[in-house]
Order: sequence, then structure tokens, then C-alpha cells
Amino acid sequence: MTDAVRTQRWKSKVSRVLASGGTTDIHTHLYGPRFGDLVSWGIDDQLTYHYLVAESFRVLKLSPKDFFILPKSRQAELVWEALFVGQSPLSEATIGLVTTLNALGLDPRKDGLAGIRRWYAGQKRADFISKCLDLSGVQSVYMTNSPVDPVEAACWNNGAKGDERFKTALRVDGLILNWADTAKTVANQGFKVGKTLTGKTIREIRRFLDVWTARMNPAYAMISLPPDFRTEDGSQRASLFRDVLLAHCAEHGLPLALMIGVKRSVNPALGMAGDGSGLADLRTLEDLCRSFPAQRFLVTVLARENQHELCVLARKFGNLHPFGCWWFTNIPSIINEITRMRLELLGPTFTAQHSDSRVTEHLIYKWSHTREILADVLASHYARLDASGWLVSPAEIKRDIHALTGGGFESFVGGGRAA
Ligand code: HDL
Ligand code: ZN
Repeated sequence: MTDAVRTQRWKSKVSRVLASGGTTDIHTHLYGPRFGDLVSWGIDDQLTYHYLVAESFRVLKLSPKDFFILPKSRQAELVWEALFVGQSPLSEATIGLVTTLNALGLDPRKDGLAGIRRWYAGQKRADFISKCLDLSGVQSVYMTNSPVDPVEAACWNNGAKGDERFKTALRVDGLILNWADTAKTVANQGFKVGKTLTGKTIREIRRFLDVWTARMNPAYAMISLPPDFRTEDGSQRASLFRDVLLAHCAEHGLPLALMIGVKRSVNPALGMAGDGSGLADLRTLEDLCRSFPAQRFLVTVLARENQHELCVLARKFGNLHPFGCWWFTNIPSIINEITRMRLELLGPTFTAQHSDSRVTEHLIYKWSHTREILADVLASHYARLDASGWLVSPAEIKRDIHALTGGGFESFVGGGRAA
């Protein structure tokens, strides 16, 4: 039997298991039905996704300022014209929209934007969320829950019913990285804090985190970090990271997700589409894993060039769990490279992907594209085992895939909680 035939046979076995779903999506910006208008869905939300907006500015003759003052529906039409009519949708985010529309039973070339909008007019939000979860094979979605977001805080204060499928993650970027801009919001919630980090303010920020941890019951806390983040550089963010965030996680036994390497507002004119990527100094991560062996760190890095070092660090520290192909690395060529590297260095002891979905429908294409690559990577590894006489059983394939698509994460964090 040729290697190609052997690998193809393994690929169909792996694809069948992957298609049976049961995936846990450990980081998204989605919300469950209880969060009302925070739920993003529909064709205009998909077309104005910041990935597509950024790509549109490479074609549009309009300035970002003139674009962003337009109503969302007009912005969506401009993106559609720029990326789907005026040129072929060849980028990952544009092909992704085509994958999604096809999965929903639409034919974008025939229906056109008007036809797609007519179809969406007949959809109901709660049913549509369930449809997207079913089509994507995702059984649990971790949200990004920010206690300093006034709209989200109001949803929690209104105490609407939770949804088992949507789990919580406590996001603390604003609190730790931009305290000067966040202090007022925390004070407005009744905590005795000021912009200066006095002992009293530190204690009150800790109490703020205690209150919101009790309310949200998060599976983990999460923060994104710039490439040059240090924990000992005398900055306000460094002391808040150490004396508030790490202390809070240790007291509550909360795993901490670090997303390292983002350069915020590289081009401020593009708004949310203006963030970039930078090569991170992972010595900070190495020091954290060594100095806090009881702290569990979920880590993803944004620069392609940091991926190998992250794998080597994961070989040194069992309290480091690599996850996902984040943002600018969430493209087939790099997902392939990262996943092979991780399997070769770590075996199935990492979480292969998170979708980072912002619009509910993103679940469909992001997981469909990732499953295609995961099937290729696993099939080639099983084919190599097969060639050496080690035939993995269907149950073992299921076990390995479960570990890579949420099972490993759940045992690392100790099981998510419903919001
Ligand atoms: O900081 C993050 O969680 C990033 O994922 C950003 O939200 C980014 O805008 C994004 O959506 N990436 O996929
Ligand atoms: Zn994100």
C-alpha cells in the first residue's frame, strides 16, 4: 500500500470522528441568548467583521473615517462589493463567509447580498444560535466576559437565565493594562478605588474581582499581553498583574489564560481592525511558569515566530497548556504548521484550536476549516504509526481527538461552569 493511500484511509477515519462534533470552543467573543443585543449574528455583522473591514481598506477608495460614519448596512454593502464582487474571495476570512453561507443552504453567487438578507429576515435569534452550534459541531462555547463592559455588567445584574452551552471566562485586560481608563468604571460600581495604586485601591480591586468571580463563576481568567510585557518593570500594569491578578487566581484556584503578542492600535484609524502582532519575549512566560508552579497557565501566542519556543516551554512546564492558532495565525497554512509542530513536540497534550468567533456564524467556517487541517495532520501521524505496525483503534482516535478539541482543556481547568 502506498503512503498516500494509507494516509487517505486514516484521513477518512479521522474525518468521521471529527464530524461527530462534541467540540469545546475555549475562547470566543460570542454570547449566549441571555445577553440580548450583545449576541452578534446575521450577514451585515459577518460582512463588517473587523477581519473583512481591514481587508476592504486595501481596496476601498474611502477613508476609514468616512467608512465608519456610515450605517452598518452600508458598510456591509461596501465590503461585499470590495471583497466578493470586485475580486475573488480568496482570503481565509472571505472564503470563510462563503463556507458559512453554503452550510446555511445559501448560494451567495446566485442569491446576492439582497437575497441573503431576505433569507436572514426569516431567522429568529435563539433558534439561529442553536442552528449554528449544530452546524459547527460545537457543544460548549467559552465567552469573553468583561465586568467593566457596562452593557455586559447590566446583563449580569439583570440576572437572566443562564445557558448550559455558554460558559464564562473572566476577561481583565482593562483592569490590569489600562487602569487609568478603567478606575472610574470600577468606582461607579461602588468600589472605593482611585487612579493611584494605594493599598486600599489594590484591596478594592481584589474585592471587585472577588464579586465578579462569584457572580460569573468563570472557568478561567484571561488577559491579552503586548509583546514586551514584563512582570517586574516597575509599571502599574506589572504590579496589578502580580499583586491583583496572580494573587486573585492563586486565592481562587483559577487558571489564567495569557494571549501574548498583540500590539493594540498599530493603525488607530482602523479601530478594532487596527491591532497588530509582535514577536514576544517569552522569558516572562518562562519566569511565570517557574515561579508559580501551582498556577495553571493556558497560553496562546500571536507571532508565528513564537510558536516553537512556546512548545519547548510546554515541554518544560506541565502547568503550561498551549491552545489555539490565534487571530493572524488562524489561517490554514499556519494552523497546519503549528499543529504538526505541537503534536511532534507535545503529543496530544494541547488544545488544537479556539475559534475566536465574534459573530455566531463564525463557528461554522472556523471549525469546518480547522477540522479539515486537523484531519490531515492526525492522519499523517496515524499513517506513520501504521507503517510501523501500530494501528490505533477507532476508540483511540476518538480519545485523541477529544483531548485535542476540549477534553484536555476541561481536565486542565477542572470543568467549565454554565453562565
Ligand atoms: O484579544 C482578543 O481576545 C483577540 O482575539 C481580539 O479580540 C481580536 O480582535 C480578535 O477578534 N481576534 O480574532
Ligand atoms: Zn479573542
